[in-house]
Amino acid sequence: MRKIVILTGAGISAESGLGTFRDVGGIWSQYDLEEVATPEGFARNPALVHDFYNARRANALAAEPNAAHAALARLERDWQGEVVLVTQNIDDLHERAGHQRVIHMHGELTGALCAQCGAHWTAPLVMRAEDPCPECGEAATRPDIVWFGEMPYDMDLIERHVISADLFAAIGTSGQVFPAAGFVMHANAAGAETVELNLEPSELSGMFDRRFEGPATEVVPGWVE
Ligand code: BV8
Repeated sequence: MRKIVILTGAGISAESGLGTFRDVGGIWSQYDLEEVATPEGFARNPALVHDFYNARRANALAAEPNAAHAALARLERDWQGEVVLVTQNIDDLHERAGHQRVIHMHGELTGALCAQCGAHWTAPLVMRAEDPCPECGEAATRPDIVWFGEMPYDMDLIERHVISADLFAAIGTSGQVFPAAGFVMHANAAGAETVELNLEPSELSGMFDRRFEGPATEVVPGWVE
């Protein structure tokens, strides 16, 4: 039975009130990416980075999943074949909509990581660099988020899913960040049918067999049904 692999980006959480990155007024127009989303930025000013992610963690907690998240959770439940969801998002709205299997390739706001020993634990709502690591005791606490220049999580697993998909769908992503932006090319090369669901054309729109244009809360339920 057909295997569906889905990649989501910030656009699927936009109507839940969480900011996107590159739309007008987006996160990267308010913050300098180099300062808050790179290991170098964290080394320079860990407090600024924690402030940035503490604010996003609070926003994500206050947000509610929307009809697009719910539609994908229904698809995972009802589809006769396999559904694999890979998200670039660090919020937990897919999970809170009932999605069971979510691969967070860029990490999660609910995760904490020790920059010293690599231990992972559940993040407190407010995280500070001086918080001691529960494993090694070092004051080297960072968000469990993949920054620019860092290797995303689960890349081998994701690549295996992408090249074995019968259908690859990209939802709410501008297709500007690699390696995620390359998935559609691998899916095409492997013979999958590809579809893009997005508010407006993206960098990659020409790579897709089909496109559904509009807000995710309209086009995703329509596509799932
Ligand atoms: C890597 C976590 C190598 C942070 C993110 C120089 C140095 C180092 C690397 C590079 C470099 N130059 C280029 C690179 C590669 C770099 C990259 O791709 N840069 C880009 C900017 C050119 N990539 C990396 O660094 C990656 N790592 O390459 O490692 C390596 C190799 C070996 C060993 C070690 C390392 C890591 C990339 C991950 C960075 N972390 N996120 C955080 O979230 O704070 S990426 C960041 O962009 C976001 O988090 C998001 O995950 C990602 C993609 O953004 P989108 O989700 O697409 O959001 P965007 O706003 O762009 O678009 C929203 C879309 O939704 C729009 O199309 C809009 O139309 C649509 N939309 C809006 N509203 C709606 C909607 N659609 C539907 N409905 C709506 N209502």
